[in-house]
Amino acid sequence: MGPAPEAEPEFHPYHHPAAGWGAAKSVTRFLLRERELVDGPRAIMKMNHENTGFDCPGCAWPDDTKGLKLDICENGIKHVTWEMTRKRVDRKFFAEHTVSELSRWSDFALEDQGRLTEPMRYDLESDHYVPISWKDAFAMVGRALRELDDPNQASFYTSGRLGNEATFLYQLMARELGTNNLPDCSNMCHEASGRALQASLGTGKGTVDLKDWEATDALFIMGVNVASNAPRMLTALAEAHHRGAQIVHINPLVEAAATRTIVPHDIMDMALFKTTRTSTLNVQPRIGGDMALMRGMAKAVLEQSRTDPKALDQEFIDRHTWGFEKYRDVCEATPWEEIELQSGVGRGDILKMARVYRDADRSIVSWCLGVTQHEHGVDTVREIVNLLLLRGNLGREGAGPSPVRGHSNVQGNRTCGIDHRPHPEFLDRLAEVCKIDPPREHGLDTIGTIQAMDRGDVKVFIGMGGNFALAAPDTPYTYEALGNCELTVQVSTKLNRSHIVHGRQALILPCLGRTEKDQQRGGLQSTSVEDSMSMVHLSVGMKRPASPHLLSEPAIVAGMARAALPDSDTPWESYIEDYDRIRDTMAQALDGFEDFNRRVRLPLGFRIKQPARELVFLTPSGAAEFSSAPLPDVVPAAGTLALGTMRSHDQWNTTIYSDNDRYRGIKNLRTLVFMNADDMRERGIEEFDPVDITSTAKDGSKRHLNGYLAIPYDIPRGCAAGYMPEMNILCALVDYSTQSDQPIMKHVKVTIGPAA
Ligand SMILES: Nc1nc2c(c(=O)[nH]1)N[C@H]1C(S)=C(S)[C@@H](COP(=O)(O)OP(=O)(O)OC[C@H]3O[C@@H](n4cnc5c(=O)[nH]c(N)nc54)[C@H](O)[C@@H]3O)O[C@H]1N2
Ligand SMILES: Nc1nc2c(c(=O)[nH]1)N[C@H]1C(S)=C(S)[C@@H](COP(=O)(O)OP(=O)(O)OC[C@H]3O[C@@H](n4cnc5c(=O)[nH]c(N)nc54)[C@H](O)[C@@H]3O)O[C@H]1N2
Ligand SMILES: [Mo]
Repeated sequence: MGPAPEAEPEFHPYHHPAAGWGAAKSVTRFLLRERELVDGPRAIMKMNHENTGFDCPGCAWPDDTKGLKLDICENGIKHVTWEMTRKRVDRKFFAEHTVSELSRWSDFALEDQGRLTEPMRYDLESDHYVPISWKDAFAMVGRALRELDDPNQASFYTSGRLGNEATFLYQLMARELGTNNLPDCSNMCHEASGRALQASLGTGKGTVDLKDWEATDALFIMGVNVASNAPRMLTALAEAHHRGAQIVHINPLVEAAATRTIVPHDIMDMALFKTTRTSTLNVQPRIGGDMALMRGMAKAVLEQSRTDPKALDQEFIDRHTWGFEKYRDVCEATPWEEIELQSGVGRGDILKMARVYRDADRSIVSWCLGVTQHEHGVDTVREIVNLLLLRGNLGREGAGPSPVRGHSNVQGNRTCGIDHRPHPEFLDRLAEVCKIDPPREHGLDTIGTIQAMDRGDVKVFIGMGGNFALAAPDTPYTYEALGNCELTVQVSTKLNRSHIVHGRQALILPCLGRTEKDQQRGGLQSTSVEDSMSMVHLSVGMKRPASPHLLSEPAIVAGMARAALPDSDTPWESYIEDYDRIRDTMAQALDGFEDFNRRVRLPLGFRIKQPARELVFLTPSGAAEFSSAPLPDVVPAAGTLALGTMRSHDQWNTTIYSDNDRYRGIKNLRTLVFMNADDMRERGIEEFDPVDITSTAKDGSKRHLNGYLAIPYDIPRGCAAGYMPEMNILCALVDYSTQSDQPIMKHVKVTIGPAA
C-alpha cells in the first residue's frame, strides 16, 4: 500500500483534537503497512529511555525528564518504523532496474523499496548500480579526493540525523583535507536563528530547557506546526495550560495544536477522550509579518511603561543590555499604521498580546521555520530577543528564547564542528588537539555548494545522510549541479532521489540506522546526540542491522578518511574500535564537553553550558545587544501572493508516508495550494479547481507548477501555502536571504490563476 494517486482527493475541515485516537489509528495502519506490528511496539518502548534505548531519530524536542518512559508520538513511531521496515533493496533489485527507469519512479516508490543492503557503484555503461566492496568504494572516494587540484573542490553535506561522534570525525576529515566546505541542512533551517542569537546574545542556541517550559507564565509559539512536527511539545503545552499559563499561537494558519489536544501518551486521557486546551489566543499574521508583530508588542510595552514603570525591567536593561535607547527610538518612530500593515494584525489584537506579555512574570518565545525561512529571518529573531530583553526574560527560570530545532541532532552537528564559518578559537583548539592545520577561510554552505557544482568548481559531493537533491531549492538547477560533479557519494539508509540524480561517478554507501546495534572490535557502541535544549545523551541501537554488510557512520567516515589521507596521523582505526576514544578527543577539542565519557553516561546525560543563560554575553559589547533594524516590506505586490512551503502531517522532510494531511483535513492529495477564499473568488477559482502557479525570482526569472488544486483555507489574504519538497521547483536558487544565506522557502512570490 502506498499513496494511491487514483484515490479521490478529499478536504474536510478538521475539528478533532491533535494526537489521541486519530494518531493511534494512523500509527496502526502504518505499522501494518511496514509489517512491523510485532517489533515496532517493542522498539518504541525502548525509544528515548535514559541511556538504555536509542534516541528517537525524529525531531529534536527534548526527552521527558520525569522518566515517564512513554514519551513518544505518532510521528516518532512512524519514523522509527520507517527505518525498521523489513523490505530490502539488494543487488537483485539494482540488476533489475536501470537508473533511467528508476528516475521515472516517484519519490515515494523509491523509498518504499526498503533498506539499502550493500555498497553500490554506478556503472555508466550499463546504467545500473552494481555491487562494490567497501574496500574498493573507499579507495574510489580516496582517489577522487586526492586527485583534486584543491581540497575546496570537494563539499561535505550533513543531514541533521548524524550522531556527534561521526560528526566530529567527518568535520575532522574535511579540515584535515583542507576545506571548510561543510554545508548542512541547518543552512536551510535555523541558520537565521543561529546568526541572530549569536549577534544578540553571543550564543547560537536557545537558552531555556524543559524545566523552564514547566515554570513559565506565558508561551508564544511562532511559525511551527506543533502537532505534526514537534508533537511531543503538545504535552508541554497541555501541562502549561493546565497550570494556567497563557499560550499564544502566532501563525498565518490556525494549526491543530493551536486548539486542543489529547496528550499523546496519557492512556487515561486517550481512554476518556479527555481533551486539553493548548492555546489561549491565536493570532494570524500575514506571511513574513512576525517582525512587525514583535515590534508592535515592544511598542505597546514601551508606551505602557510611561505610566506603568513595571512594564519594563529597567534594572535588567541597565545592567545587562546594550543599545536600548536606539531601539526605543526606533519603536517610537515606527507608526502603528505601518505595524498593522506589515504584520497584517490589527492594533487591538497586538495590544492584547502585549498585555499577555506584560502580565506574565516569565515568558518564553518559541519558533521554527515560519520565522526563519525569510529574507529578514535574522532581523525577526533579533526582534524576538529585543522583546524578551525589555522585560528581562533571560537568564532566569521560565524565561527566554527557545527555537525548535528540526532534525534530532542538527544542533549537535553544529556544536561538533559542522560549520562552514568556524570560529578561529574552535579551529585553534582543533589544530592543537588533533595536530592538524585546518584551513581558515570560510567554506561553502548549501546554496554556495550548488552554485559551485554548477560552475564546475566543486567536483566531489559527499552527502552524510539526507536527500540533498530534493531538499534543496530550485530542483532542476540542483539536479543539474549534482549531475555536473565528477563523483557523488551518498551515505544513506534508504533509496532516494539523490541516488538517482548523480555525478559522472556515484556511490551509494549504506549505513546502520539509529535503532540498530553497532558492533565494533571494542564491543557494542553507542553514539550521542544533542536536543533542542542542549541536552547531550547517549543513544544505543538494539535491533539486528538490516543487513550484515552495513557499516556505521563513524566507520564509513573513517574508511573514506584513511583512503583520502594516507599519511594522516589521526588514529582513524583506533577511533572506530571504541567510540569512547573519539569522545576523549572531543572532550579536549570542544567547549562544554569536559569529562564527556562520564557525563554522557549520567541518567539523562548532561547539558552544555549556556553562557547567556548565566547572563554572560560573548558579544562585542559584553552585553545582550538590542538590534534596531528597519521593518521590511513584506506586503505582496498587487495581484501576487506570498507562498509558504511546508510539511504535511504525513511526511518527514523529503520522505512522504502518505498523501494525507489529517489535521488540515486533506486526504489523497499533495499537489494542492491552500488559499484565502476571497483571493480565490477574485481569481475565479473554486474549491478543487486546478490552478497554475508561477513564481518570480529576484532576478526576474520565472518558475511554474501547473495543475495544482486550490483549497480554500483559513489563511490571511495575500498568503498561500503548499507542500515541500514538491514546491522547491518554485524556489529559485538566487532567492536566498542576504542575512542568513538561507533559501527563502516561506515567502515565495507567486501569481496563481485558473489552469490554462
Ligand atoms: N513529522 C515531522 N516532524 C518534523 C519534520 C517533518 O518533516 N515531519 N521535519 C523536522 C525539521 S527538519 C524541521 S526544521 C521542523 C520543521 O517544523 P515546522 O517549522 O513546523 O515546519 P513547516 O512544516 O515548514 O511549518 C512551518 C509552519 O510555519 C507556519 N508559517 C509559514 N509562514 C509563516 C510566517 O511567515 N510566520 C509564521 N509565524 N508562521 C508561518 C506554517 O503555517 C507552519 O505552521 O520539524 C521537524 N520535525
Ligand atoms: N521548500 C522547502 N524546502 C525545504 C524545507 C522547507 O520548509 N521548504 N525545509 C528544509 C529543511 S528545514 C531541512 S532540515 C531539509 C531536509 O533535508 P535533508 O536532511 O537532506 O533531507 P531528509 O528528507 O531529512 O533526508 C531523508 C533521507 O535521509 C536518509 N537517512 C535517514 N536516516 C538516516 C540515517 O540514520 N543515516 C543516514 N546516513 N541517512 C539517513 C534516508 O536515505 C532518507 O532518504 O529540507 C529543507 N528543504
Ligand atoms: Mo530542518
